[in-house]
Amino acid sequence: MKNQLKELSNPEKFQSPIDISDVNVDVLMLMLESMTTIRKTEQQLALGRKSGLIGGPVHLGAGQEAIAVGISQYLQCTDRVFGAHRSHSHLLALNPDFYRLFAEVLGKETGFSKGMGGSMHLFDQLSGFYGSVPIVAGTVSLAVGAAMAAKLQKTSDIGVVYIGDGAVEEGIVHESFNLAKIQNAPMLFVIENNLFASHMHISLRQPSDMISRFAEANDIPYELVDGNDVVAVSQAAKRLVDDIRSGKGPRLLELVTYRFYGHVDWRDDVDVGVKRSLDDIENWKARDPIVRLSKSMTESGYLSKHQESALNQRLDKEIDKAWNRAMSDPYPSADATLKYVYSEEK
Ligand SMILES: Cc1ncc(C[n+]2csc(CCOP(=O)(O)OP(=O)(O)O)c2C)c(N)n1
Ligand SMILES: [Mg+2]
Repeated sequence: MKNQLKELSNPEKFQSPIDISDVNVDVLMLMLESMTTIRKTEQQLALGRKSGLIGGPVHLGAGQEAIAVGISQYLQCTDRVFGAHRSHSHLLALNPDFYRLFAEVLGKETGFSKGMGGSMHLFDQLSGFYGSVPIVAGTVSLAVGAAMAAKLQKTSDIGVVYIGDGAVEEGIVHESFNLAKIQNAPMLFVIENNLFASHMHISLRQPSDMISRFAEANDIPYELVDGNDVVAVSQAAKRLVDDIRSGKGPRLLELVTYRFYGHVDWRDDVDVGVKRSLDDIENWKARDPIVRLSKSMTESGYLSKHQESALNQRLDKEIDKAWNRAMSDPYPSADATLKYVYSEEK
């Protein structure tokens, strides 16, 4: 059985500069800004959680930003995108409104889900984000259903679901692969293979670390890509999304990556992580998708040190302002639960 980790553990391969030769500089700048915005937003969430200002858990995806940012280049706001428990990047890559994300995790009525959901129940239909839920693999079949609806409605829209390497251990994922294939559904399955499910390494859970083998089993064409190279991710996404929109049926994109924080909240999880060591974290931080892109852009003369620090300073200011605004926003009124969660009186 194929084992991709052996190949990927070669540091030269992963730390190598990103090949940006085929990409327009404006697109590179947009991807850099989007990834940096997501990173800084999550760093603020980590601080908010650590200081106790955020009451509920946050699953941070810092280190994995290249995936949602690369893929979202080729999505349209009428597509139907679904996430799970670690979905800040999936939403922010479609709609970078970090103020409403802050408001949501703080439980404020100005949040994406009116303060009713927190970090794991995000929803923003206008940008095509149809929701995240904490139930691992809980949205996979919904995404296939949404893709089938898009096909019945004769649109060019597609269904997209982001799932982890752990989620594929749920049976519904395999039923969903099969149904999408047999129905020729316009569906993109995105596998964020960060090698861990909670605290357990993939080698302790599965006979292979290659999730794409399940695409092969269902006769679904797939690509397996370095998830820390935003250009490689976006180019693969373009090929697959073009195929899906032209009626060729479902596709799967597996991205190998790593999260910088532990499973939940701001800690490293070295103490509870099975096979998560400080060395591994440091090695993966050397493959930081943002640093790799900015380095390639700097070396090609597309990004000056001045531009880079101006971007960072602007985003720091905007994030600070948005956090303070969300902090001072009101909580939902007492009748909001009846209005938005249980029923609406007619
Ligand atoms: C049905 C279900 N089982 C177990 C859990 C507890 N749980 C939350 S996240 C997680 C691991 C998910 O791993 P993966 O899909 O690889 O996503 P990652 O956290 O690595 O992004 C588990 C087991 C859950 N939320 N739902
Ligand atoms: Mg995982």
